[in-house]
Amino acid sequence: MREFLIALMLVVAFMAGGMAGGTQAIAKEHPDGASDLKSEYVLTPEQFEETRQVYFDRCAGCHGVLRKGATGPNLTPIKMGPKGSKKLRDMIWYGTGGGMPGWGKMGVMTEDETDLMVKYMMNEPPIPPQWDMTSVMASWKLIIPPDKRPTKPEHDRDIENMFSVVLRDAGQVCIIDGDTYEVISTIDSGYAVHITRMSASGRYVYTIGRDGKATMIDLWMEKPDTVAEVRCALDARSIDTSKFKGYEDKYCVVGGYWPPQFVILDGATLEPLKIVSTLGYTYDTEEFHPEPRVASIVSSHIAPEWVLCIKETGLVWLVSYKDVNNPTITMIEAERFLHDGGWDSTKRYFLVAANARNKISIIDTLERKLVANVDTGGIKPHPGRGANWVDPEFGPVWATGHIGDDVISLIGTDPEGHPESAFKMVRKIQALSSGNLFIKTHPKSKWVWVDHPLSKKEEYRTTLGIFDKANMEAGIFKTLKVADYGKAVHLEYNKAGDELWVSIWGNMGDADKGKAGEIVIIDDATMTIKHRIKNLVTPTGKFNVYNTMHDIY
Ligand code: DHE
Repeated sequence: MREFLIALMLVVAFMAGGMAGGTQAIAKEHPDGASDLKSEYVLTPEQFEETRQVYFDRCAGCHGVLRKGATGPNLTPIKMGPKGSKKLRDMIWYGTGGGMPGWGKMGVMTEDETDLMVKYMMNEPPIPPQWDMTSVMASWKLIIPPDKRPTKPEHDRDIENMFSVVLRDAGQVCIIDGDTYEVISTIDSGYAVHITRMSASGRYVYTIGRDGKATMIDLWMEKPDTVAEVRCALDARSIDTSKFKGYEDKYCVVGGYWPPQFVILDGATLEPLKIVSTLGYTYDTEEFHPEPRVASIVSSHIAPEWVLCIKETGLVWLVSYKDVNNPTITMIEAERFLHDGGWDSTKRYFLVAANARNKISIIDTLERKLVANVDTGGIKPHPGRGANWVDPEFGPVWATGHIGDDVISLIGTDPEGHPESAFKMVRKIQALSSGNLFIKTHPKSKWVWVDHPLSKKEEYRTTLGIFDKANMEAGIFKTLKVADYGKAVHLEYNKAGDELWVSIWGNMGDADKGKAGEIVIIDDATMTIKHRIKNLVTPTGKFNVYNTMHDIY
């Protein structure tokens, strides 16, 4: 009965507030009821709950809900105890050279929050509840059924040049007309919404919140709005759609962080169809991992399948959606801990960062095997989806920047034309700063653009580095300062490939000063700012419909 009540409390708490849940009593108790938590680390239930939420918001993404480590190291009490409070506090406050932000120094965590986090680290992590098909199904809302939706676009805007923009801290996305820069609609989505992807036809935008809530927006509506939503997990980061010929707009898949699972949904209604756990064994040591999270997902153009990166086990799963109730899964051993990645220019090879191991794993989705694990020569590669262009010497290349290093690494991707350099690192270029998250170019552009939102130098957080594709060896061609507040993060081209959009991620609390955020639009040819879409609340990722549908980056 006690277990049942605890489980019930946890589910209720999770449902109430994103990832809310867990109690300290559970955290520190041994099965026999004894506790070995030193009195200096005891937190009141309120402090425990507050700190658990801070941990979820700031730390869980890199270290895992169970704190077993992934992009960041293992933070369980057995590892943290020997460090002692002072060292731990300094790491949280000042950050580390390996890419951990200085939460205190950056003004994100207060002195009190930092002290509480030190104590929280000495407590056992609470185990969150599960979220099975009954819960997923109960959360499903079909707001506008397909037969009640428009039969043709209700406007004459160019849907393919619309942008779906994540308004992160508002838990919203907005749809912007890329031709007129008009914000057409602002729509509630999941908590700290993370990314959006498009249906193969481009009609629908799918969003995923950190609370696992997926929403579906119809761009044919005069004022695009949500037509369906469903909560697929309690913590999630990825979503994609079926893009293979004959399956366009048919299915959608959501990857869960917690519980570690993925859910296949009907593409037109978001009705949940299939749930699959990703629990399993690490690819190398074959140890059981209790939290193998689904990181990036891409949709194959050459087979009816998705490529799912299972972070902690280091496996890339090719999941067929030919028969969704009986999905076949090919598990490819790659590297730990898989994070973000994208296609090469032919969309045959998928390149994904195993960022804690400083590697890029390359998967051949035609031959269905690992081609190589390439050492990038930098700390914590973070490509977003990466950038593709043709290097004058090495032919087609794909590139990534790094969180923990000021270098850009270029990998050859043309085994036919340039076999000598294929799937090897061909250039390592000096960047402006570490703290890079995203890199972008467009087939029509001469330039490669790089952001540095996590730079240790405040100045660089709003400065973009621009490189000449034809002469990367020369290093930075130019820098462009795009704002005097916040962080310049995530780059995206318009459909024509002649404008680059960058978000200025400010503070929600600074909305009255006009500093909650904006989008800066840069003329790609002249590298000058041509427009600002102001007064957006904390914009981060933004996705042009055409470029996202066709995986152009
Ligand atoms: Fe992301 C992509 C996970 C923090 C903005 N982020 C991804 C992907 C994963 C991921 C697994 C790949 C999705 C895919 O392609 O299917 N992100 C995580 C985290 O675990 C992490 C490190 C910490 C967390 O708690 O979430 C994290 N991410 C952030 C941010 O702080 C960013 C900068 C701002 C925000 O909105 O939260 C951020 N992540 C993004 C963006 C993408 C992304 C914009 C998509 C890039 C693209 O061009 O496809």
